[in-house]
Amino acid sequence: MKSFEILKDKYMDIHPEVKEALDSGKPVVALESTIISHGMPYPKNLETAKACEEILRETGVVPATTAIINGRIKVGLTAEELEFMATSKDVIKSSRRDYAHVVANGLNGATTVATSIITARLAGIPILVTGGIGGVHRGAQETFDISRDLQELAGTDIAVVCAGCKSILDIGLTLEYLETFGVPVLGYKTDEMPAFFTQKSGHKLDYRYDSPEEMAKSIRTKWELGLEGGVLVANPIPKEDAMDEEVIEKAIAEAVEDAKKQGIHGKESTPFLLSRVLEATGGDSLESNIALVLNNTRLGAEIAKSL
Ligand code: PSU
Ligand code: MN
Repeated sequence: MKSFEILKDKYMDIHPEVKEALDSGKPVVALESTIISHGMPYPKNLETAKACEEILRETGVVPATTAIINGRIKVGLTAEELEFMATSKDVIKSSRRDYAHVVANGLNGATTVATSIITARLAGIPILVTGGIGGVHRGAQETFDISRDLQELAGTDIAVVCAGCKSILDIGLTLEYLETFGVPVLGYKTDEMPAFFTQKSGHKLDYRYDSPEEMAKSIRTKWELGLEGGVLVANPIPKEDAMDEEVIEKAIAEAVEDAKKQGIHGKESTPFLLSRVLEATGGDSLESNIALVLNNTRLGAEIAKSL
């Protein structure tokens, strides 16, 4: 990391508010931007991004939304930059393999969980909030489609707060993968891995925590023991915002089928499945999506304060 310290100014713009907080030890939470540029339609994407930042500020935490704009790595966005990420069609979904290309060529990139983790670590932020993390796709035995998010999480000292992963993925295989790479999955007030739109997936979690302080202690202990790598915090969607399990499962199964028929693969896969599910469920899934992101932000703020 030492070499990057020297090169930081060459590549990265840390928003003054974020820089001040990092320098003075105030809590900062990183937020991803693929959910803004590729995960939700305008204007709900912008409203949600703003609402997340607002929640953090109200609780005394500084928001640091990450992105790449004109080749500059951004940690903390201005209002104009946030609007740009929410409206521009000229933004590349950027995971690890895209990151240097986008920076080197002065392009615009939305950071996935994987590259938000990279960016947060480069800036020295130990916690990231997202909606749902990428994972092992259904049928990955054949397609090898496993999100880079998992490897990045496994290899970086960071806590990622999510509402589980959508069952566009294979949740069981995702948990197996995380186990192999030694990533603890901590359930917040739950004994089960949540399934994004719904509270339960049927997959048991080993560790349940009922307070953000205890979670922070567990995360800190891991790092103090020299057990490098991330921790996944699984925070179920509030009951009143959850979707009907049958409705959502049907929409997902159809989306997965469509993707197969149309030969959708690679980085297009997740955005395709997400937009198909959204179409099939009308606005309902979007409202659920927004609610769970805000809910994750509230929990992330509390953990950040204790970290
Ligand atoms: N899951 C969601 N909404 C999203 C994503 C995942 O419910 O917007 C985004 C996140 O940015 C995640 C990325 O990091 O998709 C994973 O993409 P892929 O499967 O191509 O790695
Ligand atoms: Mn993939």
